[in-house]
Amino acid sequence: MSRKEDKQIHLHDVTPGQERFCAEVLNGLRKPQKELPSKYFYDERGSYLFERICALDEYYIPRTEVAIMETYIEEMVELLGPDVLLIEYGSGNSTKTRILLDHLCPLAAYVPIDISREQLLRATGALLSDYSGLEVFPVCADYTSGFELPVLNRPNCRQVVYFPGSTIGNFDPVPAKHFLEHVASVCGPDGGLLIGVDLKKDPDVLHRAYNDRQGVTAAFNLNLLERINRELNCDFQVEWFQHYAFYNPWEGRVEMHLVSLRDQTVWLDNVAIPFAKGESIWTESSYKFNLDEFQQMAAAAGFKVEHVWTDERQWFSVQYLVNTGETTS
Ligand code: AVJ
Repeated sequence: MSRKEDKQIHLHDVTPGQERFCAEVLNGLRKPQKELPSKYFYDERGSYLFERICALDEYYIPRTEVAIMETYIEEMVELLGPDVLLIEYGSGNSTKTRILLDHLCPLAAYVPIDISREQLLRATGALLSDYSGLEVFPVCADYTSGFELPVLNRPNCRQVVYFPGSTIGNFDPVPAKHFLEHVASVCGPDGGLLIGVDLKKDPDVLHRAYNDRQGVTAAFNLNLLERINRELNCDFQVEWFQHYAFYNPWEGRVEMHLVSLRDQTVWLDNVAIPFAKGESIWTESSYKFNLDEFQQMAAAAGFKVEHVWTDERQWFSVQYLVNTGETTS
């Protein structure tokens, strides 16, 4: 199961192969409203571009979330309790996690899960050298579909899942509920979930956050087509597609699309995919929540909201949820 040994780092790798990637791309591009799964943004270049997005003035999420974490870290650590086995979904470069690692002690172990293998290995290496004695068990996986976590025999610790960044917003409502149910089963009856949830706000603020002046978000979106060209047998003319992102207030989400600037045909593995001028590929949704909407979704998945921390503008929230073991439809 573990395909790669990197120095002392033991990577548990359950990522889907290229056939799966190809099948999902083809499936998405054959729908009447063409779409591509946003998880495929994060190849080496995509992960780099996402880090640049996180440094943009317009992209308020990381700054706001870090400020909330730093302000309330003592309260959070108090609620999480001792002997935590910390499991993070979409750990990326584990920047925000360091705030937790600096304060959670003793910590039983840290299990970062990410789809981007190189970034995961780099982040793990950096953590091992910066936190002596910390046990890290990296898992490379697509956590949007079922996968096995390595069995770590730690009978006396509580499993806490960390899911920052409002990545929960990238799931549509039904898959979001299923994902939270999966998380509830992972953390067990006395476990918890520390989650970042982006809140509804002025649409102009959202618009700027996904349409930055430097065009980094546009490059991030378009990189998905470049990645498909690089890794699959495909010939997207990237300059004939345009980044288009807007807040859809009826659905409460930012939608990112790539709009075809002309009639064109793209070939993927000898399959012709026709595009009309103005037709779009839907590449990402980023749902924004009210506190009560999120609380209802959490409750439906078996979680009780134990505590909510927000910034003074109420733009973002970090929430601690505990498993009640009861789900509703
Ligand atoms: C990965 C959920 C934090 O939806 O805001 C950033 C990804 N897309 N800019 C988000 C993203 C465009 C991001 N998250």
